[in-house]
Amino acid sequence: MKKSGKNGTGVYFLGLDSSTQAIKAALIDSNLNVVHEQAVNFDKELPEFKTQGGAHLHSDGLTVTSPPLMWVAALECLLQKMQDDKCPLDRIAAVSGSGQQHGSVWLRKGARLTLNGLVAEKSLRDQLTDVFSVADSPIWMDSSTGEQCRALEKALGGAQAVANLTGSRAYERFTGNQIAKIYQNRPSEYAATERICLVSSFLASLLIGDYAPIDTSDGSGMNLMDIRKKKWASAALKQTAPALEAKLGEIVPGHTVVGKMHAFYRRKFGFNPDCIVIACSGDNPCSLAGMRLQRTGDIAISLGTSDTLFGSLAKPKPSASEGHIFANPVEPKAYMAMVVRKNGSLTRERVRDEAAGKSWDKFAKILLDTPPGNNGLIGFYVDQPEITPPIMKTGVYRFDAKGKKLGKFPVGADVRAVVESQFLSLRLHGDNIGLKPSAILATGGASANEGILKVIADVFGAPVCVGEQPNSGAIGAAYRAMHGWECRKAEKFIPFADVLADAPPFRKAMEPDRAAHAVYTKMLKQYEKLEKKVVAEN
Ligand code: 5FX
Repeated sequence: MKKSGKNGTGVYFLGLDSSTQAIKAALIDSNLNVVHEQAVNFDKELPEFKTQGGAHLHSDGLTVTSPPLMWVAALECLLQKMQDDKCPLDRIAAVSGSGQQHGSVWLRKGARLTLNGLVAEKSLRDQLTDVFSVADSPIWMDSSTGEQCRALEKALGGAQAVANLTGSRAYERFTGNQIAKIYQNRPSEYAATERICLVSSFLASLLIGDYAPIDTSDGSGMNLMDIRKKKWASAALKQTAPALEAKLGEIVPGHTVVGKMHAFYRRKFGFNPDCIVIACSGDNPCSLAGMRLQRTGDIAISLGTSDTLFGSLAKPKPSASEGHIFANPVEPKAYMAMVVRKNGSLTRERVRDEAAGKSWDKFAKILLDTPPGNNGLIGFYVDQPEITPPIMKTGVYRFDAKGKKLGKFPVGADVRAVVESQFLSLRLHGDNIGLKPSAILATGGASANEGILKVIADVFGAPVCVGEQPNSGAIGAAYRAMHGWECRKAEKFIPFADVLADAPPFRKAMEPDRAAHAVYTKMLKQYEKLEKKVVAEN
């Protein structure tokens, strides 16, 4: 373990990632080496919260929530594990965090004082049990706010007008629409609320023991921020709920120092009293940072509970039909564009269980042994209501090469069909918002699967690289902690690329096969036609 480098000597930077299924940590040294990783899985390690994949899926099929107290308990459990592992917590100079996007945490009046007064003699969980005005937080998997979305678009002059103002048309999971729903359906809980955090700013609030601001990048996922001015958009706030700005607090660029670690962490876990906290951001913005995407054409695919495709952009070009424009998390003047599919790893896993005997190796082998294009078979696997394309009715929609509906596919074809349709969809919708890859970086659990990487390379016709650690959200947060710390030290903004100049290169893992790419380019037309058909049926 090297202990000195140009970014400080003998100090460490911690990235935390409060994601859908787990909280993870990545500790980097001043030479950008990842020296420690740790995780707490919500379902397995905190079973008392009774989550499935970290969430509560409600019986209407649309509402999805998670208990915020579980995130509190998980943070404490994670830090305990790191202390038990003898991590040099006392030498961490800065911490930042990543959070699943769009989820909101509702804190009742008086919560700020409780945060300020945390004591090391009691657990975080015991001290924060009563601070929530809404016990179950809506999360990004929720799609129950169709009515509120339509109302926002109507009030602001249509889907394109909302996209032009906030970077995205009104989306069900975006926090503003979730806030509107809670205000309308549970007015007393809304009134009892002092602060509405995002999952990311809640994590920062826990760390500093005070209300931390929302960063502009994660704030772009709310349908509430003016994407160009990077301030709250008053027309959107007004349509959403009364007196909202005071409950949301400030919005700041991603490299902002939001405070020092609260004394609780020094007393309980031995953190350094001078350790600073940099604004936490969304998991996708943090992955963009972790994957160091700076040039147009450098595109990342993050394979997690959701699959996302994203890259940096100099100019925003918001679309009323797909994708999102966010403020860039590390370059205050730039943007990022992104497409999200909800049916990612959990859906692949379900097909793996049914068609590949619960084995990822077998799943990869089926992919490598079957022909690109699946003999014309195309399937849409909608285990959860889908975001891109918008399909609310769950189920599997299978088609033969002529576009005729089928009840089932021959053995093995579902494996290829689920992966091909996921990436054909990302190619189609990414292309529509200007994300044209010349090289792809893959991250997330499934980026270790060779069969999946081959389909990605062939569908996009671009080489695929991978990092040594698939954990880009936590690593991105650690890089952002270092970046914020460097900016603070220099007392001015330092380009993120300068801070990361010595980062280890990514490994090229797969080259595209030109013939297979040509098959997919032809197949995309049929895919698009069938996708329109499935969307129209919903
Ligand atoms: C992004 O817009 C999403 O909804 C998801 O990728 C979540 O951030 C997953 F945590």
